[in-house]
Amino acid sequence: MNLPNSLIDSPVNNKTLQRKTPEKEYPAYKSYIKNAFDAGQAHIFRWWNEITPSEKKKLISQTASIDFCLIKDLVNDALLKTPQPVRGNITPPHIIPIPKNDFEKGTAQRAKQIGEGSLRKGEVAILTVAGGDGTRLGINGPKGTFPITPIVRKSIFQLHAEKIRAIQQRYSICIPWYIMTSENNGPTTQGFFQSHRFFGLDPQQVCFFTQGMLPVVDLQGNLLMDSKSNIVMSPNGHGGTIIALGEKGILDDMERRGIKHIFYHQVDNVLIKIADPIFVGYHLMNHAEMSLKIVKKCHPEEKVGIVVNINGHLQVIEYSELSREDMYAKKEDGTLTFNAANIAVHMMNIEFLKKVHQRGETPPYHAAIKRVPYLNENGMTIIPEKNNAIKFESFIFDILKHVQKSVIMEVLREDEFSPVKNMEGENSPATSRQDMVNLFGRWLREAGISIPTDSQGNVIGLIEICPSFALDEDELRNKVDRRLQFNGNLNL
Ligand code: UD2
Repeated sequence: MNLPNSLIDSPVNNKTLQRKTPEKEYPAYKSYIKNAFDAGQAHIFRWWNEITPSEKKKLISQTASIDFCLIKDLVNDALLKTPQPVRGNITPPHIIPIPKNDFEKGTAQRAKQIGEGSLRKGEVAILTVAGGDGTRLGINGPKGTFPITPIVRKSIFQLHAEKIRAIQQRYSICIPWYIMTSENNGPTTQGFFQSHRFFGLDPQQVCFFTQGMLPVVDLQGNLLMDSKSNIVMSPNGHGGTIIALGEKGILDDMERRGIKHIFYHQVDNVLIKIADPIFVGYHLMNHAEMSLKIVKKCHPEEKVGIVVNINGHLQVIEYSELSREDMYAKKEDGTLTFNAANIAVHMMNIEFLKKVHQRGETPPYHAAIKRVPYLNENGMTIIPEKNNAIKFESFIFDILKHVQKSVIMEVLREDEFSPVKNMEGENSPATSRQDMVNLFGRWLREAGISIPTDSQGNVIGLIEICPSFALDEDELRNKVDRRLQFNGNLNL
């Protein structure tokens, strides 16, 4: 084993040096330390002689948590293989359309009854993935804590919690809510729920679990440090849900509670129709293992994954992996050939997930080039101006390749999809708030109340409707006073 230069060059005499090497101080961890050295990552111990005993302990336990062989393989793939656009016989998949005629409306109604039946029996759990770092939004803290609603500024988590309470009331049930966080944001997320008394939910029904983490490397494949004792780690992608559900015993916990299906969604979509009974019903009617909701892509370069069939098998191609030719391909009527945008709303069957876990069919990792602050070899923090790092993430939709039966259901973007991704511009808090106001405006208009809009179709003024008042258009129609005059600010 070669010692890192900083240890050899250290002013301490050789005897002290002998005592102070990581493997001498932590003999029980010798094999993990050797793995780091063998993988060419000895520099993580560069400041060993300068850090405190508790920092040493943390660095050693971080080292022990890293699969250096995996990282080496991922780095080699990322650095040596040129990413290729996905190839094969790519065709659009079969999609359940937004119901237009009586037949389609009747089928949707049947699906709804079946979905409601399953919800009433307590067979469905909610799973929210909230482990992302949310770097694009640039807030200090988990994305779910962001104050989002148009008037009251409830947090995204509160909004989801209130929808769950409303569903519970509607179906007289208690729905287990599983929230996946990461080591980076888990404690803050749990603290947020505790300080808000779980937004009126029973703390027993809210189950937090953490996903795995992977080290972040520079463009040469060296692990990055952000302090003299800390390796930069990043959540392993929402595909990490599959590993965590199995390894942390969550699937068993779900089974114990009588859960058969999971309604999965991303924390950042503020229009999410949690546990939509029509979607649940279609999933059940078709004995599907994993189902997806999609919306029509709004422009060829929109940053959403596209649901396609490749050589007859369902797959989501991430926006960064779609060839320009397929991105711009058009049908005869001028619409995009591949326009089924994945909004990351899924139904998943517990039995299917157990099989995936037992067979060790975990989703593969994808490399993403990002800008990540780090400590240079002189111990100075560098905030890079350009992309300098590689993060490795797995995607939940990659398990589609193990799926035999699936349902893809189209929904209206304006009704169900408005994610908060960026601080400004597209998919920002401002657009999400406007989308909420516009949705509530449409519900009110359907109930016969006049709501003014501007030339873009945006409601002029602010509206907020609490899920406990109305979870959907039908409930609002039954509850709202039709004599209501909108004066530009309405909080129901
Ligand atoms: C995701 C999808 C994209 C589209 C879009 C819709 C991927 C790779 N792409 O794009 O196809 O569907 O969403 O909004 O998913 N998360 C974790 N742990 C992680 C990483 C992410 O829990 O390690 C959560 C994160 O908290 C968020 C969600 O996954 O709720 C999406 O993450 P993202 O914002 O990085 O995904 P994005 O916008 O690139």
